[in-house]
Amino acid sequence: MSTDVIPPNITKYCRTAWAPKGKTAPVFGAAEEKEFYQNWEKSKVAVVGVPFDGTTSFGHSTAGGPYAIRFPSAKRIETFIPKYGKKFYENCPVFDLGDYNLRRVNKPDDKWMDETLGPLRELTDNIIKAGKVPLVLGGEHSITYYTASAPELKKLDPVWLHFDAHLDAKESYDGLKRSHTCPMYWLLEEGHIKGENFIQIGQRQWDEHEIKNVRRFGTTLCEGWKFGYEKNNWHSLSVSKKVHGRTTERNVAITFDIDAYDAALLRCTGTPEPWGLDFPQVNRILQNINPTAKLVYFDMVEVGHDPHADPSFIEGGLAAQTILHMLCQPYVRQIFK
Ligand SMILES: [Mn+2]
Repeated sequence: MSTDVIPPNITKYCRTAWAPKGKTAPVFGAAEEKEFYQNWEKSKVAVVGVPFDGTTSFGHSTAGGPYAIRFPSAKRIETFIPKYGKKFYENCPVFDLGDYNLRRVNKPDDKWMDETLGPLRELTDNIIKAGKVPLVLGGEHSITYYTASAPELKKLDPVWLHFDAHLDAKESYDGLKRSHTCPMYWLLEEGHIKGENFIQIGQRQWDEHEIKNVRRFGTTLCEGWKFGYEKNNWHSLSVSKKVHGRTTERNVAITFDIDAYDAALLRCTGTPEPWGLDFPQVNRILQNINPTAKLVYFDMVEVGHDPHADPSFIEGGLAAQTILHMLCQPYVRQIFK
């Protein structure tokens, strides 16, 4: 791997990706062909892991999330995607930068979060300035507060798709404003994202304040339980149609909490919920983002790694497949234009 061409204002925030003791960290979406393997100049998407787990309420395995996604993507899943009849990297080569350089902490407070995760803004900015799309592997959802408030990303004024079982719109939780249950509240309240540009998909649990908050911000909410009840794809088709129209000739940013998926499909994530989406429903929506749109940001968060609960990487594999199928879409090709 030649690292000389990667701008130092990117590499200074990164380090070798975490792997369990005695194992080497796999490279996300490792391509067979040299030309497409860790080739910075050719790549259009820059992958960075943020193995952060500090405020999650239940379960503590998201620090291993980036590893849980990388491992099956590199070792088990084909780069050839049968549904589209091509290797994902023929549509869009990726470069795995490793993990964000994170300090370890037992019990973080807001100040620690801002100091330690704040530089994710500069990293996001610098990846965009280098002409690449940031693809962030979490780590808990609190990291999105930092990446999504990056000035370069704001300038692109994207339509946001927020896949999640939760609204993540509490003002604070456990005394923390930077909790993983709060990022959307602060992104909308501080004006980093406009409510009219924020489409929430899959939510099915919230408190009375959160729903008032998102109504006040004017987000579009596509509730989760309707996917659980859908017959003949009626709800996912109607959401897809809405997404298709709203993303016409727009930049698109996606923040994907793995718990948007139904609890039955998950093994490690901290707050799984029933009545969630399945893979065809998610893929239908991602496939229906307008071909004239352009991807500018993607994160996959709250994925967990637990070798006892999930020795076969079922959860990480689901996350990896979601990303690889997304990378085959026409709005990802738009990055090249
Ligand atoms: Mn979330």
